Amino acid sequence: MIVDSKKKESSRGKESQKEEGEGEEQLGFSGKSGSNALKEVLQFKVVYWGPGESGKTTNYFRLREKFDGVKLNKGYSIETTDGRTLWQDSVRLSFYLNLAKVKYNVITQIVTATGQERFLSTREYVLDGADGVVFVADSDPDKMEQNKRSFRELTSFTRDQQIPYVIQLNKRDLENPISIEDFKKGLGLPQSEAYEDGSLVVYPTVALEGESVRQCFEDLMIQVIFDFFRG
Ligand SMILES: Nc1nc2c(ncn2[C@@H]2O[C@H](COP(=O)(O)OP(=O)(O)OP(=O)(O)O)[C@@H](O)[C@H]2O)c(=O)[nH]1
Ligand SMILES: [Mg+2]
Repeated sequence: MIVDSKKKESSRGKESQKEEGEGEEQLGFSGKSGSNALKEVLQFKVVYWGPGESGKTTNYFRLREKFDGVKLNKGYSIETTDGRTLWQDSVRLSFYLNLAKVKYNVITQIVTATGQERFLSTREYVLDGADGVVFVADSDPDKMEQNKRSFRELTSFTRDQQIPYVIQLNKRDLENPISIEDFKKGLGLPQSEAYEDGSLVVYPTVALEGESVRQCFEDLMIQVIFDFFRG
């Protein structure tokens, strides 16, 4: 099922809003309610985590746009005057998930942590109650130390809780981005492209253009939802 969802994503290239809800009866994230009977409402919290200025807030804005019309609230974004996240960004998204002919209404709170080093204590608070994490790393080779530090911070906070996460390597449009191979080495990740369940070890993205932002989010949601049903 996970593989199907990836095929769908790659065949449509850059995600387009109008295809939402079409032909997604088996497994699909859709703004439309469709014809299956609604079974349950599920609620989750997803946190975007990563070093300062890696693109967490940009991911958040792109997701908010892509799920336009199914947002439950307008969401907010609290920034310092220079555009850095002061506290957090937060929005609640609602979409439908059809799994084996059963329809679920999934309500997900999306929160971004501030990457600023001086706000360590508020960052930890943002992770409270998280069901899934997207780690947003920076492709700038000079930011590798910050990527590592932030990843270590995340794993130390989440070690005991086994929260599902995906790793996003953002800003692939930079002129001299770090190679995916070097990035994986730096973070101690396997060199293979995907795990056995089909999810990618690293998701290359250009959040600025919305590229792969949604695929990354949906693949995490699949893990979060499977985790929930596994109990
Ligand atoms: N070239 C490029 N720039 C990007 C991309 N994504 C984000 N940026 C830029 O990187 C800068 C920081 O982006 P934010 O989304 O504010 O980063 P953040 O992770 O929320 O930062 P903090 O809240 O300060 O931790 C902004 O100038 C973005 O426009 C990308 O894919 N490519
Ligand atoms: Mg931010």
